Amino acid sequence: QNLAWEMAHSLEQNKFHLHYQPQVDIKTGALLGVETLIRWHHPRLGLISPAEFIPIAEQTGLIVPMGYWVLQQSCLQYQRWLSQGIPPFKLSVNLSLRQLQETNLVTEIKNIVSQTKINCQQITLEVTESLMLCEPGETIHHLNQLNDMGIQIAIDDFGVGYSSLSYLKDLPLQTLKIDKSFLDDLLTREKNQVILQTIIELGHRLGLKIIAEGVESSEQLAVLKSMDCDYGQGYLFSRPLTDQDATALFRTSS
Ligand code: G
Ligand code: G
Ligand code: MN
Ligand code: NA
Repeated sequence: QNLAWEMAHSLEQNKFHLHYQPQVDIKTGALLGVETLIRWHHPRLGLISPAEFIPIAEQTGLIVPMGYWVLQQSCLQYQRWLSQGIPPFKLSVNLSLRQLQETNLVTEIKNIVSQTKINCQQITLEVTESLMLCEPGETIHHLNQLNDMGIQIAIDDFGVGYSSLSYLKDLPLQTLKIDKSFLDDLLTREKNQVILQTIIELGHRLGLKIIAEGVESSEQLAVLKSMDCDYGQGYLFSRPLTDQDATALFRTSS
């Protein structure tokens, strides 16, 4: 495929960009941290959504080097922010299932950590719940090793996967990230409220933090607050920002 080849080429030439979307403490409004989101400005086709190119990168395996690049660049940027006097915050980075299945995943991540000297306690890796569809033994082992380093694990897009809830007791997790589809009809469909409330209670009873993604309105925020949801991410707070815009935001909110 042409796009796959161009992607590999762009990666070699450092032509991908990273945006950072704020995550906010719902009770206090304080900034919790940011999620790194990759962007690709294609020379001819313009901006291509990761929803389009990530699946291709997963098929070809390019997601593996791409994922390391995203983590490494995020950690470097994070350290730049700290060196500019910005107080520490949480850095969330997406980890594809393909990466989680790599034998040397933990070694690679340890290399990035020691190279960038980032504090592991500040890193969260987001993995989708479909991870339980693949070989559980090795992925759990990887997640345990990452946890042992101090890295936190979040389940991304929670609630839309096909896996059973039983994996919640088997995996080393700290955070559930509720899929934005649960917020879409929150104000009009009572069933969505019941499901959302139940997920939040389930998570809390398992000792997990809950973050809602796709928060777009103050009405949604009010519902989340009443349900005791911990954190939120979405256009209501901020769109994904360039590193310069994120820097400006950090300066005003610290
Ligand atoms: O960034 P949105 O802005 O469009 O991202 C669309 C999808 O692409 C989301 O499901 C998001 O998780 C995924 N995505 C964005 N950046 C990355 C990345 O660096 N790695 C992986 N694996 N997925 C990413
Ligand atoms: O990795 P994850 O699936 O969490 O990626 C977040 C995705 O959701 C990205 O594509 C990001 O651009 C998108 N997003 C973030 N906030 C909002 C929002 O408030 N509304 C919608 N529709 N999408 C959002
Ligand atoms: Mn994510
Ligand atoms: Na998501």
